[in-house]
Amino acid sequence: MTASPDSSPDFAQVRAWLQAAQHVAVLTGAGMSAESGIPTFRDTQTGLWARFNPAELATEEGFRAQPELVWNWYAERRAAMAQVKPNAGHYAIAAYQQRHPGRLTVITQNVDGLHQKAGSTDALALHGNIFQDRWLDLCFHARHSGRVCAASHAQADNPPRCPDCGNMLRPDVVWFGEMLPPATLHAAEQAAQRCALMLVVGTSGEVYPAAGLAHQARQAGAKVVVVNPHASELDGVAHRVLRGTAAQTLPSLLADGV
Ligand code: BJW
Repeated sequence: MTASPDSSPDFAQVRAWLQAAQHVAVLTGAGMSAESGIPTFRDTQTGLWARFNPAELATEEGFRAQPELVWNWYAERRAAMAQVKPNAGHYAIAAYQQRHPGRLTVITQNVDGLHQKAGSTDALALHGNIFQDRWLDLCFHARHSGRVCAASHAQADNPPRCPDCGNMLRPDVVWFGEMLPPATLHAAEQAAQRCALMLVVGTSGEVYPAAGLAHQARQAGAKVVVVNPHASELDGVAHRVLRGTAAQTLPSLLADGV
């Protein structure tokens, strides 16, 4: 008979670390939302990048070259994400935060808002929010008179454009080669450096600077624990690896008692 992950010595050790930790950080990636029905990026069969080219769809150059294609791709993902619900993993994190106010910081690479929907407070969204838009360029008026066009004035199109200066709206997400929102990244680095335990859930650990937060946490003395059904780039940084999915592992890991 195979032992369930909950009865493994590693699981018990991580529960003990959780109990002792004054501050916990949880760094999440696309795998966190996989059981809500949102595809990951790099999983070989089902990931978005198995079918789409990231250089085309997740860069500013790609958007400038094919704005309609990229806008429509995001519009489809946005519509799909609006339909889905948080899973048991998101709810387990939010419930822990409610039991222990101020003790756990969520740092997410996800743009789907599911941590927030589950009730997590102050989630640090490193890669933005797919449900918001912003101007692609500094608008013409701002360059000449300091007056910025209101994004709400954009005329419906694919992508919507400003009738005054022709500027295009783009999704308010972080593409490759772009800076992460500085205040959000700073807050995430602070959480990584002050936590006693970092749970790294559902990320391949391939994208920086997000993946670097696990290294920072370890260097600052935290225990690092990966929760992922498959191997990831951050397994080597972790003190323990729990091989399981987010929705299966987190409810028992974060259950009452820690
Ligand atoms: C499950 C599961 C289940 C499945 N339960 N788990 C240092 C070294 C090398 C390169 C760089 C570096 N520093 C910067 C770079 C460049 C670049 C980068 O990292 N490139 C690498 C890919 C090589 N980084 C950047 O460009 C970043 N900006 C930056 O660094 O600015 C400074 C700068 C500017 C100019 C020049 C130089 C520096 C920006 C990165 C932005 C990433 N954007 C995206 C798209 C967001 C918008 C959108 O949604 O479309 O963010 S790309 C995509 O990858 C998305 C994700 O947030 C991100 C991470 O992916 P994630 O979440 O890990 O997903 P997957 O699919 O990779 O993994 C899923 C995992 O889940 C797997 O492990 C599964 O096993 C697991 N899983 N089911 C639990 N049920």
